[in-house]
Amino acid sequence: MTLDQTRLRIAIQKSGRLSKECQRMLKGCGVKLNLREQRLIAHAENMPIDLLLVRDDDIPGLVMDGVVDLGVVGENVLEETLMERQAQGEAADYSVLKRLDFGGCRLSLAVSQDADYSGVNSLEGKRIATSYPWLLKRYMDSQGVKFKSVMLNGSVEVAPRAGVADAICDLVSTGATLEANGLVETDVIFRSKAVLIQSATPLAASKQAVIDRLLPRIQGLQQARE
Ligand code: PRT
Ligand code: ZN
Repeated sequence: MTLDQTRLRIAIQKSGRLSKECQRMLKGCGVKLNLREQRLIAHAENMPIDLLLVRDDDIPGLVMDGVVDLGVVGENVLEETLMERQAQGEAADYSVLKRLDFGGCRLSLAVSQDADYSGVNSLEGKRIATSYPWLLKRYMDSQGVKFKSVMLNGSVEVAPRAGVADAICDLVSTGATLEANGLVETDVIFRSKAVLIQSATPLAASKQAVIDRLLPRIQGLQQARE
């Protein structure tokens, strides 16, 4: 199955915290989807739209490389990818079409409940486990605090207990995960929501017309939920 160049290509998370909300949003916009398990591409039945169902981490790159026209992704992943790509001299252009009303979370520093913490300076020279090394470094640089990054793509919250790190920098929504792991949130370093982003590659008028139909509908859905 190949991608039809005349159809608007939108990358969304295949499964995870953003996927249900994305599908609900598209359905609310009147896009009829035929989503089957294990498929990379889903074609809308009633509009010239193809969906690419991928890992959320791949979405910013697909948009920045112009492989897809639009993507829905958390600002945390977007900003982290942006900094990483800029550092590597890779294409990093995109525009934000809309900040969405789901996927809200914060990237925070947290330490063990019995740690001696009196502000971010307490982390000087310490090891901090995270999946967001660039966002963490930007914050710590802004605070003038030197630290050692411990890169973990999962189970970040167990790192202090495992003796792998002194603190963590991870996403938080309710705080239940931190509490269950004997950690306390100390500093919020980034606030995030899902965003709809567009590739910087110029679009054919027919694709632009589809976007012009979708955007007011998304706006309407958000207003109805307010
Ligand atoms: O497989 P794939 O790579 O696509 O998914 P993923 O596992 O990397 O991402 P996923 O589905 O967990 O999250 C997708 C996006 O949802 C994130 O990038 C954020 O933008 C957003 N989001 C919103 C969250 C959370 N809330 C959230 N709470 N992402 C992760 N969490 C995790 C957090 O890492 C921690 O483990 O949930 C736990 C904390 O939750 P609380 O409620 O206990 O505080
Ligand atoms: Zn991911």
